[in-house]
Amino acid sequence: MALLVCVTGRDNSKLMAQLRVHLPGVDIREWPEGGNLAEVEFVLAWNAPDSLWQQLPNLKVVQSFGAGVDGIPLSELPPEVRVCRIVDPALADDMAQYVLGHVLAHKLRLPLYYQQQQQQLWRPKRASGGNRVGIMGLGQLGQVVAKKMQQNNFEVIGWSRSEKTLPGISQFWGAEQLHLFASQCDYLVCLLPLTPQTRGILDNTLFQSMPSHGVIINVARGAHINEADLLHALNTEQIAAATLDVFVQEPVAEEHPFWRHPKITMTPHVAALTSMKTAMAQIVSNMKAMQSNEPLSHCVDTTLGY
Ligand code: NDP
Ligand code: OXD
Repeated sequence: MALLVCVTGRDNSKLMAQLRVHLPGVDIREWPEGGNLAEVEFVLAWNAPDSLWQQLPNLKVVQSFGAGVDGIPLSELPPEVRVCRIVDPALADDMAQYVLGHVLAHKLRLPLYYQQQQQQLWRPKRASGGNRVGIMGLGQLGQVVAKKMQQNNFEVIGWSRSEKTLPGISQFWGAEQLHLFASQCDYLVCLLPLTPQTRGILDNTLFQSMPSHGVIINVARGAHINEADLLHALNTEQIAAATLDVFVQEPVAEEHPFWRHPKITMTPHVAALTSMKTAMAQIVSNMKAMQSNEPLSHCVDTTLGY
């Protein structure tokens, strides 16, 4: 039995060293030197190549190295393979702080004043009036963001897949209520998982439903946004501005029009960063649970995709 680490695009030396400390006696390998892949039962994955998954005939558990599992081809895995993710209250607090910060920045017109400072322009304006924040996705992160916004005197509305009741939040659910929800958002925050149902959901029809002073804050995945539709919506004043933390291609290519767009604020996928300490505890616990046939933590529903 072996544990394979397939976490690409970062230096894994600390991760590998800590896994070896916390899981003594376990055969831990790092992709692409996986050895005989038929021995691998547990994979720790982040941005793993598509070609990996068919090479693992005895796979039992896939542990995502983050909160999202969209980088794992859930529908292609055998149904008995369990897929788990990181769930961390501290990550949710970081996300709430990021969203609050960016909503306030737009409300106070900071992106505009930063640009005007470069041009030595003195054009005072009152802060914008809208106070309603709509959150798409009221899961582990969305609910904490909602609470933070309420604590800071914003009105919160939410949209999710299933009907739910949360204190003080007007709730919308399902595809039929999406546009009614969007029409009421001064700020629309995307905190959905990326699934076949949510891919490209921030598109022209959604932007058309929003008020023209509406601001998009996408902290979920780049592929939730139809990029051409977003540019069109900003350029034709269908919506006012966007803060984007996630992109279809990361890092964003040099020539991408988002970089220089005056109505787009970009950050490099930093809204809520996985903590090594929390992730390590959850990876180790799930590995041990698999070995002793005990229930795993934070498994996703592979049929729903999240
Ligand atoms: P959860 O799985 O806890 O919550 C997902 C929410 O989305 C649920 O409320 C769910 O509805 C809703 N949802 C799912 N599918 C649909 C649908 N088809 N229509 C409407 N609502 C839907 O996820 P988390 O809150 O933990 O994380 C959300 C995402 O945030 C992650 O998948 C990841 O992509 C992103 N993320 C980004 C980070 C960053 O740094 N930028 C860091 C961490 C995560 P219901 O409640 O009805 O099930
Ligand atoms: C995650 C992320 O899903 O960092 O954890 O985006």
